[in-house]
Amino acid sequence: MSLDPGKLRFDELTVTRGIVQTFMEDFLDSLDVDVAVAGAGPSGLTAARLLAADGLQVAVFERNLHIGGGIWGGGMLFPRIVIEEQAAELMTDVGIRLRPWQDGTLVADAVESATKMTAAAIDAGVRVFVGIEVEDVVINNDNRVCGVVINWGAVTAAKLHVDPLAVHSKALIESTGHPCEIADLLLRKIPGARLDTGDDCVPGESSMNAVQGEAALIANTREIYPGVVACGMAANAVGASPRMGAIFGGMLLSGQVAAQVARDIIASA
Ligand code: 48F
Repeated sequence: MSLDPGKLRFDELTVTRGIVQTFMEDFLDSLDVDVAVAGAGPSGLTAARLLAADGLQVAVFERNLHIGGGIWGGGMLFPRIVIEEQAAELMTDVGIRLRPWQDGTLVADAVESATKMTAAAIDAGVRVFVGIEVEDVVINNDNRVCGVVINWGAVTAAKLHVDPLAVHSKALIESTGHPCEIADLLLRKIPGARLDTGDDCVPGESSMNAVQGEAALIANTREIYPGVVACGMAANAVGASPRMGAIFGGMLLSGQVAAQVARDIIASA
């Protein structure tokens, strides 16, 4: 196989137009979506995939250039993740191979998990925008969240003063992980905002307890503020519940519950 320059019909502008025009088409098509997802870790990816599979329009905004959040690092950079058997189907559904392990758990390869979860979400119809972060929310006159305020992650990293753009959504999934950035900004920026935890501050996650942390995750996955569903580690951070380390089944199950809560929000809108 060789490339004969005389037969290549493109030039540099073909490349530029191909990138700019197709990105803009997808971006314009995602300005008013059913569900916006902030953060593409295992919980957000699972929720996004299940919602898109239902035919809903889902846009995921991920600050990093890669998606998968904490999956890649496994436990302490050992690229394996452990899941409980209750979450096995959410992994095998996307083709991830599981090795039986002890005490009702299974082990998966971190690279296989991140890539297959990502591919399955995209195949289900999720629009994934990488390098874009959610820096704020859009609120309506009743202070209900009705969208996200986005900017390039690189703009924030470079501390540039650049105004953001906005996207409308019927539901927002807060899946930013340990820092629960969306919950945090709701409390900081919306006067009198209270989250559905009974508290008026974001308490932050507590120290590690794998079993308690996994169990609490499901209960903490809920609409924490009108239009916002806490999902994954962000849900435990909002609920002041324990972290759990490199057991990931709860993240997928939380994504599944978050998808149902988002469906309910959309149905009642
Ligand atoms: O941290 P992350 O993987 O969240 P998760 O889905 O899963 C947690 C586990 O990875 C692990 C654990 C094991 O059980 O405890 O930590 O709850 O993924 C969060 C993603 O959100 C992105 C961040 O880069 C990461 O990929 N993110 C965080 N804040 C923002 C954001 C933001 N404001 N806008 C866009 N993306």
